[in-house]
Amino acid sequence: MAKSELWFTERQNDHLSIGLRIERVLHSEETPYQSLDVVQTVQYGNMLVLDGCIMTTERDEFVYHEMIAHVALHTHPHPRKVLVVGGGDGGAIREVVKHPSVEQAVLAEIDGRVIAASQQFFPHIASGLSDPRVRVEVTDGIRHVQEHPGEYDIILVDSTDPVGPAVGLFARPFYEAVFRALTDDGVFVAQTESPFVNQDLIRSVWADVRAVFPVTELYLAYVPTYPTGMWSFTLGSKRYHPLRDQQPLRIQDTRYYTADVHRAAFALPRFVAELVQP
Ligand code: SPD
Repeated sequence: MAKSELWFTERQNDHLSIGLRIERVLHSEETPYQSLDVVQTVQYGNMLVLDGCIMTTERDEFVYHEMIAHVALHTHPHPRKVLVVGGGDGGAIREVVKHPSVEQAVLAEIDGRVIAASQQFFPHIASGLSDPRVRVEVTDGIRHVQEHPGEYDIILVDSTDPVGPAVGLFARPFYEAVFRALTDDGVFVAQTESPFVNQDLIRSVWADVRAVFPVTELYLAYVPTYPTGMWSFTLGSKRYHPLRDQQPLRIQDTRYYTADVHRAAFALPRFVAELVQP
């Protein structure tokens, strides 16, 4: 008899889905905020799924986590205090604490179960959470940002997709609060989804961030398990420009991010550039 196959399918919209063959389901629960599943895939190792959407996998997580962190951290000349909103798996924090200038990194994650599941099933991704410079707060990231004016050199918004608990992280009042929570020369980056399937979102985030920050730029990275693979990040900065003020490479232990990749990430295909033209 043929061996049966188990597949995970993420339905990305009414016309598109991605399928990964899985060995087994390692964990499933309903947290107070979302459904949380961990599955072991054949191609990408363990995979974290929230509300049916792939958040991270062991084998391609480095792309996203390096690119959400190191572009901002190599735009600011001396980042000391960093906030990650969301990002409960710890991958962005792991990259942040690679920077010797960072004195404190705060993780504001609303769902403590995401942190616990990551520590159990993704110890490599969560490894940075035990760095002595890291403070983990299980709290609403929006409220944390509102309550800490002028405090952070860098704010990274490592959110889930713009549904459920993350909706407020894609809105202008949040970007205004982020602006206030930054120091006078602070830099902010948010993950802003796929230029192939989330064009309206990218346009509206761009318009909102541009209305708040004097410097606004979009950049790209390639994450195979995210819808279409092409992924965008929106950077807002009070003073420094990610290309004109790019800092010399400060860290060596990356697999995707390099000084050349930093620059190349801002070279936008024409159809993407057109999304963010004034
Ligand atoms: N559709 C995938 C969007 C996921 C963005 N955040 C991922 C969290 C990984 N730290």
